[in-house]
Amino acid sequence: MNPSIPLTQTPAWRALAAHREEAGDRPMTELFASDPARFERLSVRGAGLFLDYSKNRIDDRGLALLAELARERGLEAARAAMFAGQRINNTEDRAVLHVALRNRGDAAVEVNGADVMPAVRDVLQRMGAFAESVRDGAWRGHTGEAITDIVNIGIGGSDLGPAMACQALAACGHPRLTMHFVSNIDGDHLAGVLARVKPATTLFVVASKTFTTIETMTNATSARTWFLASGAGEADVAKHFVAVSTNAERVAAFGIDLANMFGFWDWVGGRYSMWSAVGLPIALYVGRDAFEAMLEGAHAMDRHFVDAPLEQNMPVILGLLGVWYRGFFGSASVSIAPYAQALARLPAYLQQLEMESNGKSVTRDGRPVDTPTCPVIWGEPGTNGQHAFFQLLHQGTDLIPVDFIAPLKASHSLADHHRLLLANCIAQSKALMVGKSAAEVRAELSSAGLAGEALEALVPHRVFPGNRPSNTLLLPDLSPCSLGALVALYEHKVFVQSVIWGVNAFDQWGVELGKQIATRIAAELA
Ligand code: G6Q
Repeated sequence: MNPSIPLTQTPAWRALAAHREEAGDRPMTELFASDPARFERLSVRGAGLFLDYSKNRIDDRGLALLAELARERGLEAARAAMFAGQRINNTEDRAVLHVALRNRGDAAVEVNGADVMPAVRDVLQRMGAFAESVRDGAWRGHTGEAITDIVNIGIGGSDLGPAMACQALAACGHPRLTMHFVSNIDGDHLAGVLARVKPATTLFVVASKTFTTIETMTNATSARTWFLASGAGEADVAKHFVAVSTNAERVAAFGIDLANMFGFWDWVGGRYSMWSAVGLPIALYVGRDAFEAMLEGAHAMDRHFVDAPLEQNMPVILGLLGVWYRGFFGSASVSIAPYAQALARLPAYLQQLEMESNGKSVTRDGRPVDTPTCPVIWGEPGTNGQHAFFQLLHQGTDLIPVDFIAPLKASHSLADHHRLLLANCIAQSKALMVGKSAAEVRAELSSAGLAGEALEALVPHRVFPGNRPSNTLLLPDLSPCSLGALVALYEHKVFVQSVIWGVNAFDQWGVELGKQIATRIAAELA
């Protein structure tokens, strides 16, 4: 998988650079005017999702060159290597197989010649059975009461996925259960949650792949102390604390019964782990069947990613367009705009997924990259963002591509809200593209009664340059299945970009240094 020549020296990259010079500034409105079928041709369906990528500064030749770039960089072979369980995380010498966690068929998935699927199915079965027992009230706390509150203690990859998904799927969450997520070592986070829950009816899920992470271990120890201080005994801990980890030894040393541990494996990266036992809070909240529906949705996207030709492949298209703007337009950030309040945590989730994966400046074989890599990922739900930072998207000095994401069907029954929400979503992508010319501004101002110098002084402020790109991603609804497909789409987009840039998307050495220094300083402060 190591790229043999630097990215900028590949024939496709050179051709793309020339193409950018020739055609990159052509207005999108002109591309639409010259091709009435542009919307139909530049949209694609996969795993129940619909992607409209027609509002991008790209023409057919540009798209063909991007697909050529993917081929030159060996995307198809790299994809096959990941799905075959090869150790593509080369700096940690690990396979990368989050796709096995949602492999719904009978097919074996092998790591080092051993099929991992029996163990995957076994943990999934145990998670499902446990989740159902908590949900139906069979699992009781130490005083005999049913569980009402679930507190997930984890951070980063052991927090963001379940936190994002539980919020996204709240419409189908169990009515008796309230979900809480504690991640920060700042005691205000845990203290705030503990003030709202009762020891007798709370279940703590301690989620840590390594079971050594300082934030999680500190929060879990404090939660245990709080629980015991309520009058519960050591033997009661088993009814209120379960663990999600790859490290049984540490879990046992912490005092959690191994019967209450849900395992996963070193080939599941933290930020790719919501499909594993790390997703236990999701299964607890929405139930076994809905959790499996989420896996189904992700699996459908996996099949699309493997089977669809590169030119009609949703993660490939999203990934390549990102490379185009980052490499040839200087776009240093991408905004994620979910038009769904329930997806409020999606931008934060994607921030980790993309920036921790591709925020790298050396290639897989340790040479400096020769192009910029991952942009900054940021965003907020629409329509809130429109009343805050959209000013900069429309009239700021940077070109910031936007991903608009919207479910077609609402999860609520309030009249008219959803129509207005969708209208705003569509309006924003159109406004970014068409902009507003000086002539249009003049006409508007003069019909409002302005004239002469007063009118002219306002014109530059009210012009929108337009030609600002966006993708629009439509989900049929915000169901577990659609959410699974959406998250898997972005996972594969990140993979595609890592292959083009030649970086390893699956390590995260950049988070180590600060941790080491903090450990030294903590000792000094003590
Ligand atoms: C994710 C990262 C990181 C990790 C956390 C928590 O890919 O590796 O966010 O998930 O540092 O680690 P533990 O699960 O080991 O506590």
